Amino acid sequence: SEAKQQFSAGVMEYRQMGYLDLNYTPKDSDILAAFRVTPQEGVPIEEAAAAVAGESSTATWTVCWTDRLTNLERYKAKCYHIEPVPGEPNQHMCYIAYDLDLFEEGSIANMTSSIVGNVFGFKPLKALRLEDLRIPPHYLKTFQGPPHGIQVERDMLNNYGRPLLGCTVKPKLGLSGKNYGRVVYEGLRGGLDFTKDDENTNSQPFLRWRERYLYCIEAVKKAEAETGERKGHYLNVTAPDVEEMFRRAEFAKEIGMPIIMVDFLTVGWTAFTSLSKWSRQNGLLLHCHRAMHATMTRQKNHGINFRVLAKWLRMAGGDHLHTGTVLGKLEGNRSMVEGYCKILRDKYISKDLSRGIYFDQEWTSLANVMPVASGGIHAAQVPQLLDIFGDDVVLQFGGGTIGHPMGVAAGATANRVAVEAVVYARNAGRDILAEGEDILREAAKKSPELRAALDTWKDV
Ligand code: CAP
Ligand code: MG
Repeated sequence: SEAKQQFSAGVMEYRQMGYLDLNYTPKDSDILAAFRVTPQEGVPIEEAAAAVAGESSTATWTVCWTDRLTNLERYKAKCYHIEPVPGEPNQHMCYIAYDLDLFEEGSIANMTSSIVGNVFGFKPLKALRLEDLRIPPHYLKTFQGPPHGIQVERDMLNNYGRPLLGCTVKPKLGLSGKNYGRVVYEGLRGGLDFTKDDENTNSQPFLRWRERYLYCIEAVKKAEAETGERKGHYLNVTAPDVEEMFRRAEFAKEIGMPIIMVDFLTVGWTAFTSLSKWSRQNGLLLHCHRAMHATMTRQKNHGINFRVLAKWLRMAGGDHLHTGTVLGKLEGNRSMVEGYCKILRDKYISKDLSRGIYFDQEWTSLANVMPVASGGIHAAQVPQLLDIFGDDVVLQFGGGTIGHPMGVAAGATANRVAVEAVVYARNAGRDILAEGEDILREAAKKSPELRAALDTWKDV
């Protein structure tokens, strides 16, 4: 057909130009990518794979005279391995190696413009998905990574041996400053470590940012004084322009908030990386909300797997990153979420296809990132949540605190009692999955708040 000819004519050149080299052995310093490629009908996979390598590195659709004026052999990305995907007749995994000098040091913006730049709109491909990347130590050493990391965060909060507890203020939009501050105070005095702004809480007409910040810090200080614990509220500094974003961050520092938050995908890599450097220099923790990620991550055959976004986030530098909950209201599967947690927390990661990890990865000296489980979770799920995430996680209960029948502080207490009871039982050697319900019911005998939470959400 005409379409077939058009696609094949377009891609033929890339293979001929040498972007497929199945004999190539990647260098230690190469950046490696695992792409899931679905070619258009009639386009051979070798052609499609070469096209992906070509378009994401040095090539355009035809040979150019100027190709001879550089060491193109070295700069060409090379597809070095192709493998059919079992059970998916139209899909292949194509592995591509990129020479390090194709990328600017310390720039996720540059890396994304290359590896996921033009190529996703390419006509010969029906769909394309970037499943994983191997980032070599040579390149990682040009990034600053997380401003603080898990150990420093725990030291700042003086909080060890259990998951941290958070809560997003709800309703997401519409509260006055005074009532917003009330939710923060009630949540924190009830037993949470953190409360937080929502992703779309920026500076709306009904509540401008400065007023929100002032009510929040007042609530944090009051709760700290009453409980003797270190607390925080993530102040969202996401703003219309970079100057305004930094004005907000500076004010958060001035009033003494220990943590800020940003929607790292919607502000963009360059703005985010600057904010990360600022957080490191100024000693404020940096919470990263992944709003917009599902536009890239959700389709199984197209887009970017979240594990790649998690790697970029660890390189550019966030202290917290949402990973999904497995159990809550938003999509997420256990082995995949476990894979994201490994990417964020571990120093050495081994290839593990059952968790979607296509490459060994060593993080050199970059600090680690605290995963955040948020979205539709509640106290009755604490045994499973602890089993999935372990201690180094922030469990965030928004509706699961503010929706509690006895009020916000009671909702917070229910979550804190549940977490402490399950951690205690685990440390005493009990099987928290098999005995989870009993452990919570026992704890609820002394906690009317937990009992009400269990009764309210037992079937959710
Ligand atoms: C959760 C939340 C978070 C999502 C983000 C919300 O509220 O505030 O933004 O959890 O999802 O707006 O839905 P609830 P993810 O606790 O009341 O559900 O962490 O998967 O990026
Ligand atoms: Mg939210």
